[in-house]
Amino acid sequence: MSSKPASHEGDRVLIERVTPQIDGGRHPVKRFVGDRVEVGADVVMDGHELIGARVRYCGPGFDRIREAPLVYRFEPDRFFGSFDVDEVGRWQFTVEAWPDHWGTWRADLRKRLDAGQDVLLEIREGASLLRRAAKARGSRELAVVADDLDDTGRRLEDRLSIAFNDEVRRLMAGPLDPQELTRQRRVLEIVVDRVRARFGAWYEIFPRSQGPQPGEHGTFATAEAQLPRVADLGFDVVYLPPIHPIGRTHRKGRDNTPTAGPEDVGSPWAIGSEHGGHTAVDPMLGTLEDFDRFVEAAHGLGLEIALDYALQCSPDHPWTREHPEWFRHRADGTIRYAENPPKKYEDIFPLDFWCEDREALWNACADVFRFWIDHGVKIFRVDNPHTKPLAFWEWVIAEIQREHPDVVFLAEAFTRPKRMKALAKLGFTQSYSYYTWKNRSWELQEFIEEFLLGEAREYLRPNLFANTPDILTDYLQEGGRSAFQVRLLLAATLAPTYGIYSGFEICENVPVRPGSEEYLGSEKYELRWRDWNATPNVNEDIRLVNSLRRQSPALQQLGNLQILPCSNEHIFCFRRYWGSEELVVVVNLDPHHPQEGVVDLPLGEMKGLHEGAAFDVEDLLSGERYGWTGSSNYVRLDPIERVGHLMRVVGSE
Ligand code: Z3D
Repeated sequence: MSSKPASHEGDRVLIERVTPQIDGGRHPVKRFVGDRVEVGADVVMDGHELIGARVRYCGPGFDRIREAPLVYRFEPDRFFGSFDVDEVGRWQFTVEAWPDHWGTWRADLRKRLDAGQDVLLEIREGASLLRRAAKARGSRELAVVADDLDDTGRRLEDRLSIAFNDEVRRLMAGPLDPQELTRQRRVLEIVVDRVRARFGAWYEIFPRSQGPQPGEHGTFATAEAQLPRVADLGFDVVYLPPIHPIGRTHRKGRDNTPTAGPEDVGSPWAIGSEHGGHTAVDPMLGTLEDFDRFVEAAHGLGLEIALDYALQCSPDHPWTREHPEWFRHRADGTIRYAENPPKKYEDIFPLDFWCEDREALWNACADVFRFWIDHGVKIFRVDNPHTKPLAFWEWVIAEIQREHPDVVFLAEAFTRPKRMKALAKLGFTQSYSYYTWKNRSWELQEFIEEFLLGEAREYLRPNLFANTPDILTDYLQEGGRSAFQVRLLLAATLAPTYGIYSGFEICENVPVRPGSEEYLGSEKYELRWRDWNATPNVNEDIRLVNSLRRQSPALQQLGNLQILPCSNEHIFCFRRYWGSEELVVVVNLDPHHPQEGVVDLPLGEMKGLHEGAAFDVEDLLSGERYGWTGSSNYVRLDPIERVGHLMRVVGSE
């Protein structure tokens, strides 16, 4: 086999390894509004001429194409530059490069002058570069400059001042003629999200459990009464499990029993009854107008509502009658219930996303989003997305964000890492994570390195829920109130977005049976009335940590984190920094015993400090101040008193 060049007009310059990008540009990278996007590219050319390079980019409107220079820095043949993304939506960028004849000519001229050489011929060559550019660009201005430079009647001094004139340099920027421009073929994309997609404290609550007294089914109106409490605890987002009519057929009973009694309320994820499906509300909760009022009340308190989006149907869902073709029927005409092995969901049917009529099905699913967006919901927690096609998510999220770029999608995909990451790459704004199960130092370290600091940070933003209605971890079951404090403090300070499921604040920790992560008397199958001031509780801890998060820029950013060594493996220590603010978080992971150790700080890297410095740290949780000297400092944490320190280096802010 022979290979020959495609033409004799190949690119003069080669552009490679453009960053940021993931998987060769197959997926967009993600940023937040207000971020500066740092662009890098290898740009390689023959010879010894200088190279010019720039990034061409445009915001979501695609109306205004802008450019920013890339300059040679830090490493051989690599160029860097940046631009700001100041609007939510999909941005595009590409890199361009060209031989910089004018820049090369000027540098060369300077060298010859310095060496005392005669430069008259060089000046004539400079004039011809100017003419070439003038012609290619149709610029009269450059033609005039060319004549002036070439004017032998002028003094050499004047001609040199034209050669080195900055305005002329600016006019000569870019390729002299278009043929000399190389453009990176793949246009890269950036999804830019709003700030709430990065920073927020989430609170999950079942409205039906918010009745006025034990045993009484709650409504949107009675749940509204909880909102001031939630706002006062400092939460930003209130996430509601499905609020739709609940099926009767195969309804589950208390504690996930396969049959329900007449009084059993069923799982809210068993969506659909004779009262409607995904665009209806459970009549037990009230009407759609009641829901609207609830949303408005939340907004009035500065809370955003997140809704569950669970694509599945109870056998009683209207779609099972109206669109039987959307479900896969077995040889005997029945439909097999849904599963997420090893979990069995006997009360729901999965949708057949690859059915013949999939266009109508996918559109109907997209319309569910549109419906709730019209009712003021801009955040969706998506149930088990890994059991539905990746292609569907890529399509539907792009579709909805094209119409509403500020909509946030949280993936509840407790699945294998690559699938979790794939969903994030394909569009999910945030992801539930393995945080729930990372309790030891080395586990936390691995998790942080992979999901908060690794390559994943280009596209995956973990939402650190400390518990969920499906996940009551051993650690919480066994560690008492201190365990709740530890998990809260870690979640709230490791990542800008974290959450708790209600009941956490009053340290609910009884599993349905030993070895299970399910709650006893799980709210998934029954109403659960709570005394929010029951003891023990961590209400004060939540309020404090949420208010500190709002005051500390370092806690609102993603990734500005460094794990710090500690002599005791039960103590986990890390640094959060942003601008001039320096925070050091120290947590005793052992909820049962006091632990002590020496933590090591990288003083040389910390703002306002230096090796060997003496400085004060203030524990923002207790208000206490400690005088620390040098990089190694002693800490002791007794869980009876406190589980951790959230230190701010005094003077940093
Ligand atoms: C989870 C959901 C609940 C119950 C099941 C019940 C099912 C359907 C699950 C399915 C997805 C997701 C939710 N992980 O709570 O399961 O636990 O027993 O069969 O009603 O709903 O939607 O968090």
